[in-house]
Amino acid sequence: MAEPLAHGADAFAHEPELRQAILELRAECARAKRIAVMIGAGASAEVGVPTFRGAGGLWNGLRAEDLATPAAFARDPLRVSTWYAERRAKLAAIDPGPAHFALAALERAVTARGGRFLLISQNVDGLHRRAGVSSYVDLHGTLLLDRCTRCAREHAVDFGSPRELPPRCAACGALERPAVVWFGEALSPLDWERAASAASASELFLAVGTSAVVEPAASLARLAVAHGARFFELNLEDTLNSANAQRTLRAPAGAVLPLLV
Ligand code: BV8
Ligand code: ZN
Repeated sequence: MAEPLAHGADAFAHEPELRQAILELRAECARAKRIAVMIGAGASAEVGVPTFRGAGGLWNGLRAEDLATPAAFARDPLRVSTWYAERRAKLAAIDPGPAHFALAALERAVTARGGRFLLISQNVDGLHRRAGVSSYVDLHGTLLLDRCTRCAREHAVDFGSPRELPPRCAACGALERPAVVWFGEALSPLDWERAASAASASELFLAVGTSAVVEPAASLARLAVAHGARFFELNLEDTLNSANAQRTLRAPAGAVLPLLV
């Protein structure tokens, strides 16, 4: 009889394949000296942050690709800033969940034994930071800040308090935008360099809750594999990267991640 999974309750006893994959992944987490974890919207879905391409991914019938672009903001700053205000208002009532806390625990376990850990986030919700993850890169920016489109002044946004939309810079009066990376915009070269070198150096690359549709983020898993990493995918459905995975775990992030440490 294989060793029981952590936390006693062997929640996946009735799914031997999945149970085996969890044991394998847990062993990888215990021995890898360099771990890179890529998270997407699926890592925050269980605490109520809507995913992009699932059912919750539409806003008034519009897709993120139609709203999260410089052209959409230029054409209708009020519509775009209203969409962000609504996402922020929803996020004000949301706290990190088991998946986020488990990632922070994994980071602590890896660094405690002298290993290296980087969380590469496509999410802009900042929940991983609130859960205690300290080594992370927000590849697509953050919802927590607004930036002036003219003088680039940045400031934290109070999600709870309603304000005049579209927001204007207190210093120069120009329109402010969320400090996220829109479709068609380049990622920060610094952030990309950190993520790409961590992926290339990783022994274990774990992707959690991402459909692997958005580039160049999705190419990091392939980059890791090309450099010899073992790639595990924890996602509810098949993705564009599944074929490159050594193991795919089709289960909720919040149920599996706490079993890895
Ligand atoms: C760039 C911030 C160039 C904004 C985001 C055609 C082909 C290929 C590429 C392109 C193309 N046309 C355009 C492109 C490039 C484009 C792109 O990739 N488009 C896609 C739509 C095809 N990329 C860009 O534009 C990037 N920039 O390429 O610049 C350049 C270079 C130099 C100089 C100038 C320009 C910029 C991309 C960044 C876009 N910004 N977010 C905001 O949030 O408002 S991306 C957005 O999508 C979010 O960040 C999100 O994280 C990200 C990816 O989505 P996922 O996280 O994967 O979420 P999704 O809903 O898709 O999937 C969730 C998964 O979780 C599902 O599979 C589900 O099954 C699973 N799941 C659900 N619940 C759970 C779960 N799994 C486990 N447990 C659960 N409980
Ligand atoms: Zn300004």
